[in-house]
Amino acid sequence: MLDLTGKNALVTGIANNRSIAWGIAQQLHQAGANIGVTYLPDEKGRFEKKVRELADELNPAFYVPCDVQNDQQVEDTFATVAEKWGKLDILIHCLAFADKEGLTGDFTAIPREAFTKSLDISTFSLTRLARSAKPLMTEGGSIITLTYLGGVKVIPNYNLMGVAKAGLEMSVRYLAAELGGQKIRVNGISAGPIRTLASSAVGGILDMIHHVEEIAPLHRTVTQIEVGNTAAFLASDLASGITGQIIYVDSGYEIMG
Ligand code: 0WD
Repeated sequence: MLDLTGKNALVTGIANNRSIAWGIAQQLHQAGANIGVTYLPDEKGRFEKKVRELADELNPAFYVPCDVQNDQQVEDTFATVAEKWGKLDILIHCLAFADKEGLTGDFTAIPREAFTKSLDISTFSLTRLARSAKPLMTEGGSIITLTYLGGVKVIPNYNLMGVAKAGLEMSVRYLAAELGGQKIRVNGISAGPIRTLASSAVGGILDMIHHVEEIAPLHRTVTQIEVGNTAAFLASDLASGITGQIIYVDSGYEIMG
């Protein structure tokens, strides 16, 4: 039985009702987990408002602003986790960023600033969050991140994000190796293309979705809820033997030649 009752889950990356993190938060909640939510702060507080309107139905224990490029905000986030819960069981890393110039055009043209910013937000942030989560995962834990096939193979226009995801997937393995001794498991979910705010920045995403519908064994794209179900499984004791893995939730697209 998939049961997350009594488990505390910190969920990053909810931007709106299309966010994969929203699908994950719903399924963790349905399985009984307590939810804490981070949001990307902006000057007018619009993101916070949107995230609160959406997530209130899950009765989150707290909402905290957390721009992963801001060390103070990361520390404050985990201070809140420590204060409210005392321990953390599940960390959902579900965020990424690349400037438009990193997601279209020639790969050789990507500016240094765009490159470093994207890898800081999309790749290093997993390690940064894991560093702060580690002392709070006193009874073991499950860290889950989101990746895409474009980190393994060349997918048109995925360009800079492909490099970021390759680094992210390798980070999963190194983190799993380090944290296994503390019974902390670290895994990635490689999701098929889903229409979201972030994916709309990738040139030709609709073509990619249509391609998946044609080629993938299941002849459809996946939903945020399907990704959420896999995250709930990976977060649960049912997955107690799984760490350092990338699990494809992509209608089987990855196996096709
Ligand atoms: O097809 C897709 N949508 C796929 C997405 C296929 C496979 C993987 N993924 C991955 C993405 O690369 C990402 O890692 O899933 C993760 C979630 O992406 P999403 O659900 O597609 O996108 P979205 O709903 O836009 O959420 C990403 C959020 C940001 O939203 P916006 O659109 O406002 O950038 O990441 C957050 C932000 O809320 N984010 C940050 N959070 C903290 N600090 C930061 C930051 N600096 N930058 C972006």
